[in-house]
Amino acid sequence: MAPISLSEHLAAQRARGPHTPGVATIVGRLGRVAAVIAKELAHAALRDRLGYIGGVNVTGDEVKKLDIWGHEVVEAALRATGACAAFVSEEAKEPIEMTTEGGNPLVVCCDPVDGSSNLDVNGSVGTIFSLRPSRGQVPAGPAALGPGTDQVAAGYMMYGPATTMVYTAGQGTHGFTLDPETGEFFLTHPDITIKRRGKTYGVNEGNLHTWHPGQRAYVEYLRTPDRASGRPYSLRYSGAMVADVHRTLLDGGIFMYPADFTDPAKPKPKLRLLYEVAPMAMLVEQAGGRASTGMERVLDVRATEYHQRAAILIGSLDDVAQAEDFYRRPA
Ligand code: AFP
Repeated sequence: MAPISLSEHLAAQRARGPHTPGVATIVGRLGRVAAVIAKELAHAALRDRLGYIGGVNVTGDEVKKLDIWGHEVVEAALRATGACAAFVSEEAKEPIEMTTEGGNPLVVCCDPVDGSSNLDVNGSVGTIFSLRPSRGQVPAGPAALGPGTDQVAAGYMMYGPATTMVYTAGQGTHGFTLDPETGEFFLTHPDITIKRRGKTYGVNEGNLHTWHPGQRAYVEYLRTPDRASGRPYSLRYSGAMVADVHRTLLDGGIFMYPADFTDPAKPKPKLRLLYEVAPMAMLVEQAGGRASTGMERVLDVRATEYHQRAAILIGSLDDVAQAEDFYRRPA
């Protein structure tokens, strides 16, 4: 059977049921951008494109040359679709408003190059995106604010040994692999279903002393040997959320970036809600998994700021439910 391309898959999904206009156009265009980003990453060291530009972005991260370049190519691609009313980017303080060609345009939230600290060591990085309806709002940027349940599509690209794209438009989660010769993505992982329970966990354990007591107790539990419940779990952590969530989707288990609870009155999460946490939550829920902040379902968290941060515990249903249970126990 001939392999199914991303554009064929998007068209088939559109024909299958109610759909939001513009989703296929934007997701298809982001697929083309991913092929360009993959090529650039492969040549970055040869073209002196690695390293920092000097300075920090709106969320205080040091900015790499490829962060800015990635932002610019995604912005140009979205503008060309005529279906994007506003672009919320990790690299821009305010949403970038765009001219559309009418008819229910969308707001796109995106981290063009996530995990960019991996770039200088040739580690995996990714692009994460989320689409929300603009509801005709002008300016459209504020339509990005609200709960994660507003998302109509979400996805990521992972630039590793192969370039992978995983997306959902609310009808399951599907994975594609880039054919570098043709620049086209083909369906390699249809209807991804995450295992109910896994054997691995991913978390930056260097932060252990800043965690909520429930988080500490849960990780201690995962490390404690018990043959009957499959413990200890193995630890896997790459420093790029896309790679860690991708492994969790395919193999099961749990990935966590808990908040810093040093001051329990003011917990400080790190990852960004609109273009990291919420899209991954939609993808994993569509694959039958679960995503929580430890206290509540991620998709119910209302964004009130574009660069808002949120904690995330994401992956297999039973693993995440058990982690939430540890958060509920008295310290
Ligand atoms: P960078 O894009 O600044 O490298 O951050 C990546 C990230 O937002 C996410 O992809 C990782 O899971 C997480 O940060 C890693 O953070 P730590 O370095 O604190 O473990």
